[in-house]
Amino acid sequence: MDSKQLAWLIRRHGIEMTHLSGGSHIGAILSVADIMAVLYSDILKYDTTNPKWCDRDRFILSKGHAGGSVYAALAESGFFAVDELKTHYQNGSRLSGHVSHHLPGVDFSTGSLGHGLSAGVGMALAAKKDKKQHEVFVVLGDGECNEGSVWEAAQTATHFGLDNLIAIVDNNKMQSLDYCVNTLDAGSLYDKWFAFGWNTFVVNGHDHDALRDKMNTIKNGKPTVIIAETIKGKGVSFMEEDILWHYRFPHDGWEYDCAVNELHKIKPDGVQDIYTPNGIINPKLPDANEINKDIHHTMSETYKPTWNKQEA
Ligand SMILES: Cc1ncc(C[n+]2csc(CCOP(=O)(O)OP(=O)(O)O)c2C)c(N)n1
Ligand SMILES: [Mg+2]
Repeated sequence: MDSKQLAWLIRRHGIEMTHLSGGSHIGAILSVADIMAVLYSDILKYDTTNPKWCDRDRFILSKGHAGGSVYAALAESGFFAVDELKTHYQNGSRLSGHVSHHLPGVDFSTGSLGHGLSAGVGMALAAKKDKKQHEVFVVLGDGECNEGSVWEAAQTATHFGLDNLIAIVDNNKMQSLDYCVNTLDAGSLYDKWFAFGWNTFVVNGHDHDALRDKMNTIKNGKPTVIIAETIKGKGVSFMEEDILWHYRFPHDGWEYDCAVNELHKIKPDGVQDIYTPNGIINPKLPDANEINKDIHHTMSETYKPTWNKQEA
């Protein structure tokens, strides 16, 4: 399966999982889908028959609330049955809302933001000491970068010259209730990571070639960070850049039907939609003013910030 196909499947499973469970974070799942797809299709070394293989690359989804994205990637890569995705967020399920290491293929439990990079630094340092060749990949949210522990980990990685550590920041400019700039303005993430001594790149986080290229970059004794410019909710027009979809799930009716049909229109060849093979034939549609009445941006457009697009 190629990365485009996997990205689509992550999005489709994400819609189904959150719809069935009434679980949150579909916006975060859609945002990171392309990053996850490139990692699992083309970058990470793993063995699905031996998830604890000692030479595997380590992967930590530090923005663990987007667990649905890693569950879909793991299932489609063969770590467990795709059918299990339907248990997401349910009592007793291994697919908890936030990522648990009890699941095959998961190296570290996350959900409390700000801890994944520290764990990744430890794994990368251990690999160096053991003279191992595997690499450690950590995906963080941009809001997560407000956590002080991220920067403690960042300077530690530089101190130890951890060029086997690659961080990817899902830079969608939003966090749970607002734009990052309104919540706690971190300024330029590029300048910050660069100042902490990392190889620092900015790429379009939905461009698979660009992501792949930077993930394969030759290291020079320093850790690498890829600041991936993304759109929260990417792939479903009414979810894109609407903070409502951080917590809201696609409800029965037009929300689910329209999300499914939008994805159906962009389904790559060679991929099967196991839930709605032909899309939804008679979809419910929102009333003319429904999107603006009930389903409205949580924050006023007045506060929508402008950020420096040049930086991307
Ligand atoms: C330590 C901690 N504080 C608060 C939360 C609640 N929380 C869950 S998701 C989220 C926003 C995260 O934003 P970001 O890292 O930008 O991720 P995105 O959803 O935008 O990809 C917050 C604050 C948490 N999970 N952990
Ligand atoms: Mg964010």
